[in-house]
Amino acid sequence: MMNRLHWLASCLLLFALTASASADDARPNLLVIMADDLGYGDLGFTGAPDIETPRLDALAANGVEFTNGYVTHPYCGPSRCGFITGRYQARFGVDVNFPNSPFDRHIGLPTTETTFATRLQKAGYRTGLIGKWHLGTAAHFHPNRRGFDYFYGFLHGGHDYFPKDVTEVYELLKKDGTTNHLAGNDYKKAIHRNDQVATFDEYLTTALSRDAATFVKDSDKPFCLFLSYNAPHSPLQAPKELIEKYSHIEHPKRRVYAAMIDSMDSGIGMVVDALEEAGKLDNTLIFFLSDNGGVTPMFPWSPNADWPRNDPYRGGKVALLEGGIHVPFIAHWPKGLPAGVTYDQPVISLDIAATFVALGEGDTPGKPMDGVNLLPFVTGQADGVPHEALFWRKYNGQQWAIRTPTAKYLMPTLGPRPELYLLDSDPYETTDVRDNEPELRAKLSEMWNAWNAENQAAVYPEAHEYQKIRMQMFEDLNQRLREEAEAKHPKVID
Ligand SMILES: [Ca+2]
Repeated sequence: MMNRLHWLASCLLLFALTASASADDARPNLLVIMADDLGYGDLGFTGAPDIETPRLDALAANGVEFTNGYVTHPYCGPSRCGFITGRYQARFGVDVNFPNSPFDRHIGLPTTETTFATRLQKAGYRTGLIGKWHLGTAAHFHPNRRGFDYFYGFLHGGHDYFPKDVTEVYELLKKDGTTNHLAGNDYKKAIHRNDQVATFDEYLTTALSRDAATFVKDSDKPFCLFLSYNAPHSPLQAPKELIEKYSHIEHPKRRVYAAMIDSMDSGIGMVVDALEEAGKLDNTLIFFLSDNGGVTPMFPWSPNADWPRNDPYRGGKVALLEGGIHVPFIAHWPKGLPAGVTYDQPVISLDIAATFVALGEGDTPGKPMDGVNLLPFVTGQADGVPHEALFWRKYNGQQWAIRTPTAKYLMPTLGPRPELYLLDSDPYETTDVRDNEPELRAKLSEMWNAWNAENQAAVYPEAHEYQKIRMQMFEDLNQRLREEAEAKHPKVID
């Protein structure tokens, strides 16, 4: 009995200490919300004439809009590698998407890199990832082992949105007992809560939002949550009533896409309401951005991908033109940021990691981040600009870009030669002035080369190339095993 009383007293003491530590902890909650493949011009505050996003518009109106916000890559995996470490992903040789390959311990965000979640977890934050991961599917790449106390979502690059599509796979499994027909269909796999199979019983965007609302409400100490929507990434699926809301949109695919964004906006509203109800909104720093631009029909491999609008920018997902990497980018924090202002100097997703780590006092040992704390710049405490230049690298430098506060020099996806734009007078990249500015070109080339000299060569194959190599490996292995078995084939000697 004494032992039990002693235990109870210890628990009460621990509870009192924890509660008082939380009450005294003035560090802000940190929430970053990322959309997937969102077109720049497809939100209310970025100029969408036909899609309603009142909750995001309110965050922008009551916070800071970064009018020149960038991501580190024009598609998912590499962009997320940079974002989550605060380091250009070329630093550790990632220029491509990782395939879903759970038995390959080499294909994922290198474990020599530190996520902002790990840094904040060590500083006492409760950390969570809800939604898409896409940074490796082998066990040691799991979010729970990369700094996240809590995970609800999926490990690969996307997911179907309705539970029935996942359930139907289970029904098929029960029927024929094989997983063969699932090959390549990662989007229909079960979602997970931590390392267990979990369920969702409503439209996925809403389910993720509901889980996030619970997470922020339940956290009894400062939290850091990465709410990683797969919306509005394909497959284009949305609740019927929301699609009907957009019946005025003629393009049938854009109608569904609009409904997907609408649902995400409402979901963000659920999370903001939960923060408000819990009295936490005032001291929660919320960032919102997309991981890259919306898909575009400009490429020969996607001639029909015309449902998003990356307006007013050219290009879209995969392109190093502004439409691929220049994304909606806002911050909202009543206690710590001005409201209703814009910040026009170039910033990048890497800065979110650095800002979080600075505010959360999570500056634990790790490799140096390329991002910077944006707070002093936004509040006017710091002089100068956050970045003298921003850099991009694709396919080991086959395509590249550099952007200074005034100019951008890039090798576009389809070539054939580099293009130079004076973004201070030509923000929409309409006029290539390459031939008029040899000195500027030389200077920008030199800057890019100096940056890339510190990077690692790109060591990973692109996901589809990887799958081809893997299939060939199995073919070769089976051929060899057959030959070995046949060579040893026993014969009865009479
Ligand atoms: Ca994406």
